[in-house]
Amino acid sequence: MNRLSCRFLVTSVCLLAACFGSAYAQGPKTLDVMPLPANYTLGQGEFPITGKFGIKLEGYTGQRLSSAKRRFLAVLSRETGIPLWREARFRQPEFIVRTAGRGPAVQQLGENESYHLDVTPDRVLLTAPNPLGILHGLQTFLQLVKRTRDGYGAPVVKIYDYPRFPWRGLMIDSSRHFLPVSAIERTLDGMAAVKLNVLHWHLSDDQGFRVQSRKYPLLQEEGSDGLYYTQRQIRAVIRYARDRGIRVVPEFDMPCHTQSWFVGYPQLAAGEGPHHVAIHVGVHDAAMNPTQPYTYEFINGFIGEMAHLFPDAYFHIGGDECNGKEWNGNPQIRHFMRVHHLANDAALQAYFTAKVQKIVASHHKIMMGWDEVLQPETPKSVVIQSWRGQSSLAKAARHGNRAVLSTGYYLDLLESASRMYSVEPLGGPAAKLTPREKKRILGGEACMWTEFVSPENLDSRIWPRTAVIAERLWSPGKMRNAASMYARLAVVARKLKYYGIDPQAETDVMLQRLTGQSDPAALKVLASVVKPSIRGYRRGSREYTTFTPLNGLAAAVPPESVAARHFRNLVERVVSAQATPQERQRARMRLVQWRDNDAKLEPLLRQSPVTADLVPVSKGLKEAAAIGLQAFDDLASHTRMSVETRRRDGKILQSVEEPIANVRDMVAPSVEMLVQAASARRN
Ligand code: TNX
Repeated sequence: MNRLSCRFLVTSVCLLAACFGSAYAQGPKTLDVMPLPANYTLGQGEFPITGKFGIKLEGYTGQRLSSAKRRFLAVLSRETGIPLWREARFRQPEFIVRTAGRGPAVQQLGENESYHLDVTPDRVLLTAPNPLGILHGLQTFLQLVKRTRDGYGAPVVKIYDYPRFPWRGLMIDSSRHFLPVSAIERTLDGMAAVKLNVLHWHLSDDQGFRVQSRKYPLLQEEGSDGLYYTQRQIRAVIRYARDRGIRVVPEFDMPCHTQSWFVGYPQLAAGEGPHHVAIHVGVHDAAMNPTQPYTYEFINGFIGEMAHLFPDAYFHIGGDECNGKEWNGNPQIRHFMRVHHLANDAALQAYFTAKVQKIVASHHKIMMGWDEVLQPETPKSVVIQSWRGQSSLAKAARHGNRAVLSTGYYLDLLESASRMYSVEPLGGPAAKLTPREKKRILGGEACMWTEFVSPENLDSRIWPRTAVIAERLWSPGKMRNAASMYARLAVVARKLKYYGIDPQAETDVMLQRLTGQSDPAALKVLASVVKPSIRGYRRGSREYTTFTPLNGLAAAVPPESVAARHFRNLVERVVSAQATPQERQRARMRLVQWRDNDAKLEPLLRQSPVTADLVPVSKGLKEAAAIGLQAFDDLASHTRMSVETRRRDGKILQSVEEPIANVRDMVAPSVEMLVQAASARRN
């Protein structure tokens, strides 16, 4: 082929692609699905969902699939408002689910989770080697459903999907604040919606022992405020999770974080009593006595009982944050360390962990622990959960252990979705691992520590951000576009309502309570631009106990302000002179609204001590918005801001950015960008 015809070919391919592109322009360009599937090809048209919708199970059918079908129809009914819970009886079903075989009785790590989903204008075919893939495929379909010109439907698409990592978890701390079974089950529904497959359940800590033990009943009776899960409830949750393709890995943190154990069983403790269930947050001194046979006899009896209750192959023994104070303060323990050549606390803990690992293995479980349990002698079977930095993940993998990443996925640190999205299990120090070592990285877990989380705001702390971590762990690693992530996250947030997860509704109820008004409009405006401040919620703070009410604005607002993020995007376009007139108008209107809000809100805030601390927050927003408006108008009129004004505004903005009443103004940094642009502009 000569050069000319070659160029012709390239051009016609481009032309063809352009035609195709415009034909597709009416339909969605990408799927509004999270996690995004590994492979998909969008076609043209839609599969309509009408009252005649029917779904049929073929091949292997079992209880898990029939209840999945029931739930699927219930969610689809909520998405469309069409009652679909009975199958269409008068027509051939158009949605075929074909499962090749059954899965193992207890869900395994690394089971095949893949599925094919083929949506055409007149039928849908979902196939998978086993029920897990079907569960995932059904969730994908539910996310595809949208309002169409004809009512409701799903776009024509072919999907072949499978996860990048086999361990995609959410850790929930039921100790610091007890979470009722209904909250756990709702969370499991959300996890299933975004294809997470491990609930790591942190069931004991200094602030409460939350599981019924029949063998050692004083654990829950003395070690909690009466709030714990009965074994029956635990079994029900495990069944609920299994139905949704989720494993349940229990964690009983030891030898530290164990203060609640000692109230009923003081003989376990390294320190002297009297022992109480902790009420403060932070690292406590309480530690088990690792030098006496009694401790191991007890642990053996306890793990034996729990190994039965929790069928999963993995068993988490915690192992984090031992400060060694009680070990060093106990002469008998010091003597033991000398005799056994245990040079320091870490060595004593390693001695303990090695014994516990044998106990766990004797009950046919694989031990898992936080990164402190990784020591030179740690058996290769132990799974390490990295939380103090990504380097421990790589270190574990190099050592020959499998590992799960949690650094960067701490929901309680209230970081933005984009920040969490950027955390990559195979990035950082792990990027330098050999392919064989990389295989040992099983995935990751979002962590929901509940020192400052109650059942009331649990959903707003977990959702929708956890969907982003779910995508990081499921979808191909090359998907890193934050704008696309945020666009899809908004859709997922909406979809989660059909599963009973509605963080906005939680916030609204709390704002109503703060104001005593049924429509606290002015407080909503303020609430929409602040985020809770992690500096206010200090773990070591003596100010907080498990009885401190979490009823202020900080507890009510979501971790990330959507309004502030949108405003920031607008400001970025304004200062780079890319904004359209409409966008400029929108940005300006926002500033006017924020500037004028205080006049309405301030008198209301002053009415009660529950809101009085917000007076300066509201005033800060007013000041920041006023500065923003001035800068905005200066920019528009090409007036250069004076050096003095720049300095004064800078100072005000700085003070507005400081957290007050445990919240941070998220608009001020964008106003700062406007001010910078206005003062830099040359005339
Ligand atoms: C550290 S992560 C802890 C938890 C706290 C958490 C708060 C880990 C293994 N230990 O006990 O709840 O920080 O962010």
